[in-house]
Amino acid sequence: MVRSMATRHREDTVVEAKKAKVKSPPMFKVLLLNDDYTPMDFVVVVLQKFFSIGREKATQIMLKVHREGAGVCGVYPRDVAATKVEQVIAFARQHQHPLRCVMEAN
Ligand code: TYC
Repeated sequence: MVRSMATRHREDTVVEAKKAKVKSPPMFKVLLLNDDYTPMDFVVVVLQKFFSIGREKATQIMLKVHREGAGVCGVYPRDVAATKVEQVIAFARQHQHPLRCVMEAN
């Protein structure tokens, strides 16, 4: 995205400043990985609780992970994605589940 900038100097002279290039931040996918032990219902709860996904959509994503091995939960700036990964892993370990959650550049 490019936004024009103009700066007013002495009297009414308008100096055109260098164009401000407003880059969106690099984005990262957060993915859940399949395993043989984490209960399906628990994965649906994780998707609802940490990714604000409704029950039906959460169930679809969980089944995709179960069948295909991995699935995207959401796409976020780096620090948000890293926090989601840590929160999901901490929550899963509290409940003694081996659920894996990773981030990757989008
Ligand atoms: N494969 C698990 C089971 O059969 C369910 C599962 C789905 C586990 C998604 C992890 O990220 C996952 N209970």
